[in-house]
Amino acid sequence: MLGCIFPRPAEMTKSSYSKRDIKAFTNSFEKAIKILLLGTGESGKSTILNQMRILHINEFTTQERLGRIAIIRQNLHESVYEIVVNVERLGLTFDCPANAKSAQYILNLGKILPDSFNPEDTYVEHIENLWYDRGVQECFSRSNEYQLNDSAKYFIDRVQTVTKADYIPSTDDILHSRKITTAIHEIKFNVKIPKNMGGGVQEFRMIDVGGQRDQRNKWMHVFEGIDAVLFLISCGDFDQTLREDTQQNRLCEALKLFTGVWHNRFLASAGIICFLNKQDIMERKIMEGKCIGHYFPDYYNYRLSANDGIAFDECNKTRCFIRHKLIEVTNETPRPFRNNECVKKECYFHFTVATDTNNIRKVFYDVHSMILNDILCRMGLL
Ligand SMILES: Nc1nc2c(ncn2[C@@H]2O[C@H](COP(=O)(O)OP(=O)(O)OP(=O)(O)O)[C@@H](O)[C@H]2O)c(=O)[nH]1
Ligand SMILES: [Mg+2]
Repeated sequence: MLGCIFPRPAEMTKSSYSKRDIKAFTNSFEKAIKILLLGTGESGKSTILNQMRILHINEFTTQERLGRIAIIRQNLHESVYEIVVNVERLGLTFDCPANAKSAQYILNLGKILPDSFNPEDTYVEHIENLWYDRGVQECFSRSNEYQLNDSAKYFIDRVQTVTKADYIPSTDDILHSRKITTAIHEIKFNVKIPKNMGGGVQEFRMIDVGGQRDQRNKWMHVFEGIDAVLFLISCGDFDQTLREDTQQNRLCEALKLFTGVWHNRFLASAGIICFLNKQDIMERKIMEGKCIGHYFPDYYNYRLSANDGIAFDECNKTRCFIRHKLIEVTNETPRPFRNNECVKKECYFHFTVATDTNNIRKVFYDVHSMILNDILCRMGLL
């Protein structure tokens, strides 16, 4: 459906049709627009779904917040546990015997907290002791050498709050929490149609699926009737390996997956929007001195072009390089299907931080406008 053109919102005003024409069309377009979230595990799909829920439906209820406590505490504990386990594995040491004891305390609790676990003051003290330990900090900065949740620092920094008896998770806490998706989730919401497009509302449906390898066999079941694919790539992944295959670089996997989605004949008529997500994590890693060229040597020969913005710094170069790799895929000759027919389509890119509600609000304003604009365009109304 959206496989043809996605004119930029600025072009909307070029309409030679009257507002009444457009309104008549948008009022009659009753079908919900279906957006499918795709991407590798932990790329941020469910976080985007949560943002849509916050922006277009309602805030989390107290009941929902309370229901998230166990997941958040488990996220916190698992992060501390993983770091502590890897201190020794990476040949690092704790600053003092007291910190080694704190580490042992965490290890004795096991990786999964028992349901009955009640965080006491000693638990918090042990975690705080460990967090200030230089061996632990070094281990944390080398977390690309093992599997650690991206929100590890976020929750360890908030250990006091998260473990309080009367803790109620904030919206940010929920957005940073991690629960692997193993089922298909769908939400419906209405988006206001801008006045220059006739006003009114348009119903959207957004579908979230699991991105880890063993979840992808379920994707096919939801390809039917999809108007747009929202593909998420985690730009912070360039130095990490997959949880499900520690020999495979995460960004390589994401690029391969994108190639498969781009050429997938069941998605041929769906528009593709790509979010280059986790810009904050990518930037943090670059500030720490990490370089994508270490994992993708063609980066060293990559030069920013005039279209890549004015910031000629390492962060901008890295994000543009990843986008360039995706554009290369979209420039590949389309694979013929359906009686050798080839569909030429375009892909639209956005740099995002899925945990940042303001960022996602702005990006989605553009995304929704593009989608609505595309519909009007194809109906000959723009
Ligand atoms: N710092 C940061 N964290 C993010 C961002 N996007 C997502 N996260 C975090 O990354 C983790 C994984 O995000 P999810 O939304 O669960 O990833 P997913 O793509 O749904 O993963 P699967 O369900 O396994 O396919 C969560 O802890 C999120 O809070 C981002 O842009 N920046
Ligand atoms: Mg998910």
